Amino acid sequence: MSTLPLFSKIISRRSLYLFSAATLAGAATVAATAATVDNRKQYNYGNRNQNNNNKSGWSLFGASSVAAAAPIVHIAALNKDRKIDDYQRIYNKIAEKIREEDEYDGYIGYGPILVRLGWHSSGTYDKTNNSGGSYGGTYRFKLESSDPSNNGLQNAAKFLDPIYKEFNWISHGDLYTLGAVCAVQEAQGPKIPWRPGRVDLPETETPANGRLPDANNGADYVRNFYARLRMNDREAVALTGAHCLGRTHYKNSGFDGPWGAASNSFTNEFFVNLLNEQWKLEKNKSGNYQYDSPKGYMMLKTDYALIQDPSYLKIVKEFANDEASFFKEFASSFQKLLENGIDYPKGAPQYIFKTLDEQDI
Ligand code: FMI
Repeated sequence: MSTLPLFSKIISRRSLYLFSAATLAGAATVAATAATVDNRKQYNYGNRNQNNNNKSGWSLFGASSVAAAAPIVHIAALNKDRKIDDYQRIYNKIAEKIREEDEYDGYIGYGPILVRLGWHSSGTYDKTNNSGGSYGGTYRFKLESSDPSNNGLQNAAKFLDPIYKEFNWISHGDLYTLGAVCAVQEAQGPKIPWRPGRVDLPETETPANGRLPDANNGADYVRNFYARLRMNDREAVALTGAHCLGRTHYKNSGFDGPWGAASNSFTNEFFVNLLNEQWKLEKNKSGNYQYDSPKGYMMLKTDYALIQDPSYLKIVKEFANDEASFFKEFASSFQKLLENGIDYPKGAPQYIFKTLDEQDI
């Protein structure tokens, strides 16, 4: 008789996380039945930590051979006690703090780095086994935050810290993604529909370092990377357009300079500049290559690749000429990025938040 569990289920204060063994349960078949209680959760964590270091998912008995082959299922936890108003309150807190602390980074403010945090905490997703992504909020562990790709993001995490403490019922994954949605919208970007339900997973679920892309690459690499996130060319180009926000910093990435003039406004300027500036590939003071323009703007190699590849170029031209089209594609791609790998039960609520301006705050 097999001793392998079909699945283990944990419902905690914030969450439901469900792990299913593929060999037994089939592709991603999920059955939600009775929940275990919190002391069972402790048992599971302890057991896993002692016996099972694989990063594929939890196993009730720490059966690593099964866990390694299993797909990971991340089910959004619906908290019936929380409604849109609860999340709008958190949105407003973040938005007000962005306004108040506007001197950050030479008056760019915290908006861009919050968008980068939302993206980096989601960009670890791997479609091949459904691991990584925003669901587990694993950026909160040093194991993930110390990935060199995440240099500088501690400022965004520190910014959100008091908000996490005040609203201690929200999961880290929900907070990181809500922060990014808020930052895009408050920078006059498109409305990004957002759904709650991410669950804090233990440190053992932290994806390995090195899953985020490297900027020193061309179009084939970019296409290949975004395929791992289930993104097509149009989605990849739209997402890169977020480089209208913020800037690069030597101390974080070894690159220097902004992509354009309006670093805290969400616009299609990235695409306009990509097409219209006179770019020159130069070695910067950190020894890295970047494209520089006479106006003092910069492009990473991965940005510039979008005008070197004919398929990407067509989309860049479209977005440069039609901001509404960019906004539409960005909104759907960004939501998809932030939700990659999460199963939302039927009837799961989706929220569209009001900006502070719309609320006359
Ligand atoms: Fe970007 N980014 N980005 N970025 N990003 C930034 C800053 C930055 C890369 C590299 C890169 C996306 C994709 C990718 C976003 C948003 C998004 C920096 C400078 C680098 C080197 C960091 C620093 O502080 O020096 C790539 C090439 C590799 C990871 C890449 O694929 C995507 C998809 C998004 C969101 C949709 C933002 C807003 C910033 C500005 C951060 C700031 O602090 O100003």
